[in-house]
Amino acid sequence: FRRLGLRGMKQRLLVVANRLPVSANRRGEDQWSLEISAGGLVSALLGVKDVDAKWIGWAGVNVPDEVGQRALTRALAEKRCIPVFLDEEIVHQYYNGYCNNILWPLFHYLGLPQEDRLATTRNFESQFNAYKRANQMFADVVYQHYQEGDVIWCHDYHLMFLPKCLKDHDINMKVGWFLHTPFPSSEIYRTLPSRSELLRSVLCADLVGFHTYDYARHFVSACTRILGLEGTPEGVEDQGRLTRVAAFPIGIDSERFKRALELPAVKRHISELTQRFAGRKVMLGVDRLDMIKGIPQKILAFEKFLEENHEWNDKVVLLQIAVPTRTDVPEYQKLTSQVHEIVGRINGRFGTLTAVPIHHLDRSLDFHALCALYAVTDVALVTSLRDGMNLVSYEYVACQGSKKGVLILSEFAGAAQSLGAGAILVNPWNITEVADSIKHALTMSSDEREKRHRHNYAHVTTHTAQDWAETFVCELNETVAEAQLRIRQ
Ligand code: ADQ
Repeated sequence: FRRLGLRGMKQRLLVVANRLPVSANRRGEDQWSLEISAGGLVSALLGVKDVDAKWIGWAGVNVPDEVGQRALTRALAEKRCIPVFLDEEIVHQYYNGYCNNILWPLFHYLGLPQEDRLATTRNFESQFNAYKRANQMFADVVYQHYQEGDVIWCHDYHLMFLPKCLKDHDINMKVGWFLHTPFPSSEIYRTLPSRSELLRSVLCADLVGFHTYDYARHFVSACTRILGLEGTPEGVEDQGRLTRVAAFPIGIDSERFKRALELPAVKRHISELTQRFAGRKVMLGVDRLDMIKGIPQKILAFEKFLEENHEWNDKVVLLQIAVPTRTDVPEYQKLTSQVHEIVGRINGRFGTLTAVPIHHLDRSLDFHALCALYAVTDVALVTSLRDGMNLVSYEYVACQGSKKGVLILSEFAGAAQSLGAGAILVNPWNITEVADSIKHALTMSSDEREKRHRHNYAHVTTHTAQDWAETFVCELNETVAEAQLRIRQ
């Protein structure tokens, strides 16, 4: 902002994301209780100086009546949030259907389950139409709150059609779009029936951002191969208009984690955990229970490690914390049962009367418990099959200031690009390689651990979420200013 001479002025920012960072519970006809969910994006934006940010998104609840909608709008306004009301049918078609059944697996290189393939093909058009309708509903709310000069930052694969809706309304809006997932190779992306329409819409944005250079490159290739446009080092050009495309790797609010470790409650937690697992090495997995996180593969690799290293039986424990998501979807229910089945088998096989090798929890942990776990464990296992970035790996490193634990990290997570030099990188599909890496991590010399940790810690504490948000917003302002200058010349 200093570069832009915006110091002292507040840049108004409208952050548009599918979900608002709150969970809303109805307590009466016109009563709502709200809880802010302190995710990465929220703390990223809270930390950005000189920005006056408001959120626009769906509150995650169906509110069919006007009284309820008015009351929720009022309650959310106090949290600087503005709701988009989506009815059940549109949520079903847009969110469950197009976003989560089509874009999510495609962007993570996962095929659809065989039995769903034809049904998805058949429903494709109606789901895509619902997707566009839903994006238009987000746009309508943006128009109501937009003031000239505002920066509009659209987030993620749910809102790929939004840049077009916004620019159709007012070509002068400053629009940025950022993707939190990978953007797949153009050979994968080109199978999407609505491929061109979505690319053209994203290109309406002034700035398009990804976590890594690879994703940005895949996006530019998709535009050149599918749309026949010209890719330049700056981005994509279409009839003289440039859409800037670049990598903006996200980070975390590392200070928040460091501060938490100083709290008495967290210290108490740490000492309880240390006593509980005394004499054993502790490995940690923290994931949303999603196909992309590679949880079954991780557990099978741990089994292989135990099989091949009997001397470690009873001396190592894996704590796998998995937050259930999309529990109403059969595919996710199947994943949960599969994980339970594997964990049960391994515990039956390697457990003793006093200890089991895997503790698996199907739940979310509160922030303090999570920090304590990050701090006490010797090894973190992040074995996503694909992951846009993966913030768990960053959070683990931030909490390991004193212990200097080892991070085993999938080469298919965006974080491999930034933490690769300090982590042990693995192909999560190769369970022999992961099992060998577990042994390497558990037996690593303290010198090597220290060296690896130092590299990652320096990265995590200097590439923060605040920097990420500030860089994106600055770059968007600059891109628009340069484009205006070009037009005037
Ligand atoms: P996610 O797929 O949700 O995010 P990730 O980046 O790891 O993945 O973030 C998960 C967040 O949830 C972390 O902050 C973590 O602490 C928290 N979390 C996970 N399991 C938890 C548990 N059991 N209890 C409590 N908290 C838990 C998407 C993309 C990622 C990308 C982010 C940000 O899929 O690739 O890094 O957005 O862009």
